Amino acid sequence: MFRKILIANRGEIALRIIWACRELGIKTVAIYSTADADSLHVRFADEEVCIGPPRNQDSYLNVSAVISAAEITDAEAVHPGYGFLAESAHFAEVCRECGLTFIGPEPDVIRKMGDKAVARSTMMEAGVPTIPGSEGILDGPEHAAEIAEKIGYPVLIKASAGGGGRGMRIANDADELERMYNAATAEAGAAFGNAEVYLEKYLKNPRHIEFQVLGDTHGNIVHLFERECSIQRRHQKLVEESPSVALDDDLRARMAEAAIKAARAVDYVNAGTIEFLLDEDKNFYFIEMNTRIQVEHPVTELVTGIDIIKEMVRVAAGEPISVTQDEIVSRGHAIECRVNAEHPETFVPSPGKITTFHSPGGPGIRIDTHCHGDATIPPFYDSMIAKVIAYGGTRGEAILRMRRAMESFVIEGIHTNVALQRKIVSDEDFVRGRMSTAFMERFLEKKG
Ligand code: MV4
Repeated sequence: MFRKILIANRGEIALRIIWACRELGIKTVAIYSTADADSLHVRFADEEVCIGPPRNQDSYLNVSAVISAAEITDAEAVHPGYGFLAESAHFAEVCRECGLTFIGPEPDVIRKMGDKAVARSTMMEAGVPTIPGSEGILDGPEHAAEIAEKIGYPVLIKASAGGGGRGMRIANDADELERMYNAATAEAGAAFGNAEVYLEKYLKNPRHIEFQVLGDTHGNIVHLFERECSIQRRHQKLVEESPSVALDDDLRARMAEAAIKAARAVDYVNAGTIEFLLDEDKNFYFIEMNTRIQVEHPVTELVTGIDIIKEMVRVAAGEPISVTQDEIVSRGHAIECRVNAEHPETFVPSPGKITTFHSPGGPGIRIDTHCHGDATIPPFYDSMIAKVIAYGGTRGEAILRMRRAMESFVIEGIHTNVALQRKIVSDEDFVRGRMSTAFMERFLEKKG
């Protein structure tokens, strides 16, 4: 096992990784920008290294600064968390060249799954269901038109380097196609420096359901069931839960089998997520694979009892996954609400000094946060400041616990979305489990 791990991240996930390392008896090194000097991840790590000024490019994304911090502290491994360098194949390669273990999958796998067109064709070849559309990238608008005629409109043109919704355009008919093709390639070229696009049939109001997977270096691959992540606004998830009310045992088993097949197709090692869309007729399709730990991993931890961060560290050290598939069971229900420092009406980020921070607790409530009553939220980073995860024996109990947690969460000094989250988990459609990726638009319209 590792003696010392550097955590190449900040905020709640850096703290979450510190807790896992402590329980494993591993020393931790925090890195921080000057904006985070007083942050809790710096306080609770065994060692800390300032790696630069606030801007991401100058600190948390600065590969040579991160690697230098690992070298001077004699760390053996790097946990990247999510965001920042977590899905940088280049960073994973540099780690390896410097004799550091990157706690994540192989660089080649990160690169392959980072290209969404390659991911799609890899899964088609492996026999994982994908949405009807192009086999690979499109040659031009005529190529797009030819496929669209075959599969029928509407179609969605997606950037190969995209994910998270950027460089995506819907074409409702042949008249719109060329314009949408050009818009998607232009946006992709400008945003990613890669104008390649592919095409899929556009699914109306799908659910977003993902499966957590874990692989080790001994050839074991397991799944940890699903998360329903349909409640999002502008591709930012707001509420996640497990299990999904949309799956019955048969559909769950078929999706789990496809998730394992997808992970096997790339000999996946470490923690990953297979993303599916589920259409209104309950057909499911692979869309993307995330090669990192995800923000919403705690809902899976609560229903399975498995500490995913610890498993990531163990697997990276060459140990087998600590459980077999037969031993992994989902019990009860977990829901996560993301608490963001943002204006409740405009959704504009609201950094600043927190003057009061009273976080809920009690039965079935887990809070993952780096915030406290005297913390300052810098303006340079993501606006997510806490995750509230409610567990219950049933979905109903988890909802009641979440509602009471959101009613007793007191954050003053900055704006937050706590009140909005309380309304979401009290919404009739939410309570009935009637949700799709269109949920938030409808919800915000209803509210007026
Ligand atoms: C789709 C889709 C409908 N049809 N693909 C959005 C981001 C990217 N990760 C995939 N996305 C979508 N792909 C087809 N063929 C609808 C979405 C989508 C979406 C997906 C997951 C979660 C939220 C979403 C919100 C809007 C659109």
